[in-house]
Amino acid sequence: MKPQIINFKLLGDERGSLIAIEAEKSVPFPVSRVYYIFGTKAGVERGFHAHKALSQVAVVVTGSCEMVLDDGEHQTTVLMDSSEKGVLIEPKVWHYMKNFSSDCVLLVLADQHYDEADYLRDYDAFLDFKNGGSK
Ligand code: T46
Repeated sequence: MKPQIINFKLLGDERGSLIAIEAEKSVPFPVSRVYYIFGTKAGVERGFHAHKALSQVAVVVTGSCEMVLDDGEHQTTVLMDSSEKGVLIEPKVWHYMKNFSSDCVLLVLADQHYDEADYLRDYDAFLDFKNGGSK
């Protein structure tokens, strides 16, 4: 599968850099929730789920990690090492993150509030849901 990358505009001057992310402009949805993952221990991989309906955009504010996206047929790995590059995580895409640098801050914008019922945390249940099942 081809990852959907969003390039954020870098606004900078002699003082340094600034990136603004605007709902429904720089990300293709209204933003209901923002969270960030940081202080990830060496060797930790996290995620390993898909969402039924949630859309998200992830961007590293600092540091780097890799995002693995899997649509049930093909996998792709995106190196996230730029705060100018967002990765769209669409519903029904299995994803996990690995190879976090110790300074990585992974910011995620989501179009819905947290709802554990939206998670598919079992890979077979993900495939079943994707193929029209109801598990
Ligand atoms: C995702 C990837 C990229 C909340 O209570 N509220 C929240 O908004 C979130 C995101 C999590 N939580 C709770 C649920 C768990 O008890 O925080 C705990 C850790 O969440 P989780 O194990 O789901 O973390 P990751 O890194 O596996 O996944 C997270 C997001 O949950 C998920 O939606 O797509 O980052």
